[in-house]
Amino acid sequence: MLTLCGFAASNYYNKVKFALLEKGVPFEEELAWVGETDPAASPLGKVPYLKTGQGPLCESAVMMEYIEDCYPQHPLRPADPYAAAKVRELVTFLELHLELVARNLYPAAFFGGKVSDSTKEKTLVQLEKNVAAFGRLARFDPYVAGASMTLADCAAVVHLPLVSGASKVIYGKDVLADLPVRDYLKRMGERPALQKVNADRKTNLELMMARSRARP
Ligand SMILES: N[C@@H](CCC(=O)N[C@@H](CS)C(=O)NCC(=O)O)C(=O)O
Repeated sequence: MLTLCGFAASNYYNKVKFALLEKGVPFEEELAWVGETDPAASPLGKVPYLKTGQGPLCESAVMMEYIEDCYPQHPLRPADPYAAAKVRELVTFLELHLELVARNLYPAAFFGGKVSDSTKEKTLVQLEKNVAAFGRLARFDPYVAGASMTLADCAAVVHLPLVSGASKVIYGKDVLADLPVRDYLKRMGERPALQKVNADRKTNLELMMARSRARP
């Protein structure tokens, strides 16, 4: 039995959880807040991490690949090596060139912190360049990689809303507005697995806020 460790407000945690639910792989969840993780499983103290029968794994994209290799049912990665590489390309792009760039804005966008004007300016230039490049790779036809749902969708449904949300708060505009992201997310949001992920995220977010209110 696999155990997914972390907390359901985390988008990286939800990327793996969505893949597990879509595939129908049985798993347990273990709550681990940042600061309460197992260093043997997650040496950087990040979530999620996955406990497997052979030992722990960190890094969400690696976990998704491991799950795909162990559980062939409801495949989320094409059998053809090139098509599979195109899916990995999208997953990498979403994390490295969209999420991690937009992350510069999160302290001010979501956590009541501050971000300098120069960081905001540099981030906008980078985001506009990277979003245009992502638009050349992504198909949204109807899934991110094309006709079938893949691991790229598990990444897209967690990363794209944050990129949109952060840019709207900081710049007053959605850097993803020229791509068919809204309709795509609406369609994906109809999937029972994503509805479960989002309901659990909401509950966990409330718990997280209650915890931070309880701590001076
Ligand atoms: N590349 C990692 C990123 C995971 C990550 O950054 N998780 C956040 C929570 S959403 C975290 O643990 N942040 C705490 C930290 O970086 O110390 C993955 O894909 O799993």
